[in-house]
Amino acid sequence: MTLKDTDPQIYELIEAEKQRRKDGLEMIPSENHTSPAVLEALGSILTDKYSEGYPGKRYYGGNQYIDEVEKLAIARAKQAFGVPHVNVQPYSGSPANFAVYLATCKIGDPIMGQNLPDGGHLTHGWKANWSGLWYKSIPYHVQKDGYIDFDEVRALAREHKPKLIWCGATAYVREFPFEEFSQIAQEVGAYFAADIAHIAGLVIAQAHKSPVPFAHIVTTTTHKTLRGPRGALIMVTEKGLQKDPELAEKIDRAVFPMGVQGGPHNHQTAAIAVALQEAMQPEFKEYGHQIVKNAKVLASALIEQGLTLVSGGTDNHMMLVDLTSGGKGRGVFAQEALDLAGITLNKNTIPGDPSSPFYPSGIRLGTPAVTTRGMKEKEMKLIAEWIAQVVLEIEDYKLPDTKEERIQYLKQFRKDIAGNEVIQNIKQQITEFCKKFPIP
Ligand code: DSN
Repeated sequence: MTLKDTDPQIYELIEAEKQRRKDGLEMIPSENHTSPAVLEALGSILTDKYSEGYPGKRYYGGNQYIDEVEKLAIARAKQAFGVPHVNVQPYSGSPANFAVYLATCKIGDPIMGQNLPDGGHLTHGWKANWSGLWYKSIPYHVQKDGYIDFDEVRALAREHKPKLIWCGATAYVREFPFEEFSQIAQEVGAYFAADIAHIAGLVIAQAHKSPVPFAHIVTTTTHKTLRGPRGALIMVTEKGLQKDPELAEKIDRAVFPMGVQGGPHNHQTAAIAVALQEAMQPEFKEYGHQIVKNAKVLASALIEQGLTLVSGGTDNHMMLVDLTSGGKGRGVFAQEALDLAGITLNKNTIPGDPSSPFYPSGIRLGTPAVTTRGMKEKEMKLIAEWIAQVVLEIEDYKLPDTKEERIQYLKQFRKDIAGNEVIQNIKQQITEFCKKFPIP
C-alpha cells in the first residue's frame, strides 16, 4: 500500500507542495532543493531505531549499523570542513547552538552576538529567546552601510568580557570577519563560535572564507546552502582543542544527555552523510561558486531596476532589499505580492529598521535553490525584472500605525493583489519559465 492509498489527504498535500515548488521560484535564502538520494536516506527505516549515546556507547541494543552510519557522517563532516571533532546529532540549528552554551557558559554569563533586527539569529542572545533570557546578552550591531560595526564589537567585548562570542547571521550579505572576531575573543578570553548555517555550502565549495582556522567552535544547519536534510553539526576546531582540550567531550555531553535531545534522528544522520558526500564532489564546488555569481548579478540587476539594497550588493548567496523609500514596514506587502506572482521570499528587518520584526521594512532573498535548478546569470536578470514589476504594483500601499487599522488594511490589500492583472500575468510567465528548470 502506498501513501496515496492509505492517507490520500496527506498525499495530496505533499503533491500540492511539490507542484507549488515546481511552478514557482524558491528564493528564501535558507531553503534549497535536496537530491533524491538525500530524500531516500531521510525516508528510510533508520527512523525506527533508538540509539541514545554515541557510536560504541549506546543505551540500546541493535545499533551495529546505526553506529556505522553515524561514524560515516562524522568522518565526512571532518573531511568536508577540515576539523578534528564533529557532533552530527543536533536535531537542528537552535538545539545545536543551545549545546554550545551548555558546553561553554554558566547561566547568567555574558555572551555576545549580532542583534536580531541587525540580521543576527534568535539563539545568539535575542531577548525573547532562552539565549537572551538565561544569559547576559550584549548585542552588537551593523553600521548604516550594512557591515558589522567592529569598533563596537571590540569596545563591548573589552567592557563586558563575554564568555562566548558568536559570529554568524540569518540576514548578513557581506563576508564574515572571522579573523577579527578570533583576535578579540583571544584578547578577552572568550570562546569564539562561528554559526555558518547560511554559508556552510559556500565554505565547503570555497566560495566563502572558512572560519575553521579562527573559531573554537563552528555550528551549522545542514539544509541551507549545504543542501542536505534538516539537521545540524557542531564542530570543534584544532584551535578549540588548544583552548580547552576537553571541549569535544563537553560538546558531546551538552548535546546528550545534558541538552534538549533524546534519541538521535538516525534517518536524518544518514541523509546528512549523503549530503556531505555530495558536497565534496567537484560539481558542488561549481554549484557554490554559481550561487554567489547568481546573487551578485541578481543584486546588480535589482539595483538597475531602481531598488535599494542594504550594503549596496552582496558577497554571498543573499540580499536584502530596503523598501523604506515608500514608507516603513512594507516588507509584508512585497512578500505577499511576490508570493502570488510565484516568487517566494521573506519579509525581513533591515539595519536600523524603523518598523518591527513582524512588519519589517525589507525583504530577504537568495539564490541557493534557483541555482540548484540550473539557473544562471541570464535568468537572474529576468527574475530581477519580475521582482521590480511586482514591487512597483505595491508602491502605493502604506502600513497604518495601529494594529486594528493594519488588520483591515491588509485584508483589503490581499483582495486587491489577488485581482491584480500584472501580478497574474507574471505568475503565468514564471510558471512557464519554471518548466525549463526541473527540480532534481
Ligand atoms: N530560519 C532560518 C533562516 O531563515 O535564516 C534561521 O534559523
